[in-house]
Amino acid sequence: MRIIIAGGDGFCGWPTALYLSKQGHDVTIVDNLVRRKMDKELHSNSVTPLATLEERVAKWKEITGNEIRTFIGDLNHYDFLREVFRQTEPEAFVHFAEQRSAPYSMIDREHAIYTQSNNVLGNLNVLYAIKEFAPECHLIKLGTMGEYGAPNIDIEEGYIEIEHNGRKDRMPYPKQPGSFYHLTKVHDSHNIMLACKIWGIRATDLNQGIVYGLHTEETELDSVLYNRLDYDGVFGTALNRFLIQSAIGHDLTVYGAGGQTRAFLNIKDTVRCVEIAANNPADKGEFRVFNQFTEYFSVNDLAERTKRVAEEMGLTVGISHIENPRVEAEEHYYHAVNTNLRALGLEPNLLTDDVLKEILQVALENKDRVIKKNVLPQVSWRG
Ligand code: NAD
Ligand code: USQ
Repeated sequence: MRIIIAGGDGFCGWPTALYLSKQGHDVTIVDNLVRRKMDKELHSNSVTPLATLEERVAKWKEITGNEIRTFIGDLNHYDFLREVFRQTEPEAFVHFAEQRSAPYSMIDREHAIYTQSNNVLGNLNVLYAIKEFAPECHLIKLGTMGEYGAPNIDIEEGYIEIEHNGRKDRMPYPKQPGSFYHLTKVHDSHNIMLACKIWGIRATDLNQGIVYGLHTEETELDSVLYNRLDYDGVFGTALNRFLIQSAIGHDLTVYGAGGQTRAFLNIKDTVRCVEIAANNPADKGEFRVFNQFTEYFSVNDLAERTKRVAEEMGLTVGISHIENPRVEAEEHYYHAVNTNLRALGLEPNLLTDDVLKEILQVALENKDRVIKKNVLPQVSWRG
């Protein structure tokens, strides 16, 4: 299949590009490299050293003989996107290319505006490009479990049947996101739903939980292929952050009470879920939603598991409940359905102690790269 991976230089996109290339697909990466520029803006870095995208694809070709084409440019530049579609004639478009940090979107007005325009308008350009240049192309769009928030009822996969005043309908599940970033995913979902309805586009919205880990079989083949591993208070996410904090002897930063429960999955399952979606395309005009996660944990669960495993490896780890920089419920009900991907064959890589140890080992090997002043959160939701 001819597959475009937009955001293919990023944390989820790079391992996905390699995995799909290994499966024999004709893979093209589109990326404007803005995530690397954000590291400069934030004076931060990945725990693992990153080769350039050029070096990465050259190494992949050397090891496997497979070519991954690259287009460096912005989804918001429609002339560029048109040219990408003309040259690649994609059968699937995997869309990872968005600003994905909730704290980054909450820094100030400029960052909120950037996040919303980059994400919402970029996605709208992709919808127009599919309509105009590749109407059969399957859009596989990365959404987020955070679109739903933490309602006091079970979370369904995209839709819920509602009975009101004696009548029933299947409606989009109510959305209660908690940041201007998470809101972009809601806006994207609505735009995609309309495009499917009016133009007959086929789309799958993958409402992904928080991704942990960094390596897949492919990224491990050579250090030039290594994936990024974020730890700072802006781009680092819960479990990965805790593992890196334990590697450098920093207390684990539980925000507030720590009862916040979120859905998680291993990066190895991210790549597989995208493959499953690509191999089972949505019908023409169908807007399909999959909840892409394998387990859920509270922040406290993750901190305690990290502490136990790190101590087994001889480290000393403390847990601090610091003031929550976000506005969010710290104790709440959480139950979400995730049957669609399982039904199509996903076999989850669950969070075992060995998995935690593997990630911690990478963090330990690279711990001198961590810039300590970036570890504590500096962005407040309250402004
Ligand atoms: P990332 O920041 O590492 O990668 C995103 C990539 O997209 C970067 O390489 C960036 O340069 C590129 N990009 C951003 N805007 C672009 C634009 N306008 N044009 C071209 N390229 C652009 O993020 P990630 O962690 O790989 O996340 C990928 C996607 O998955 C995002 O949409 C994110 O919202 C979603 N997601 C991520 C997680 C997670 O835990 N990392 C969880 C759920 C959903
Ligand atoms: N948290 C802590 N301590 C930390 C970091 C986070 O307690 O050091 C808490 C946060 O307050 C929050 C939870 O952990 O309650 C998750 O925060 P996070 O930074 O790990 O994840 P989040 O901001 O939700 O965003 C990440 C990705 C985003 C993706 C989302 C999936 O950056 O791209 O959309 O996970 S989900 O959470 O399902 O919406």
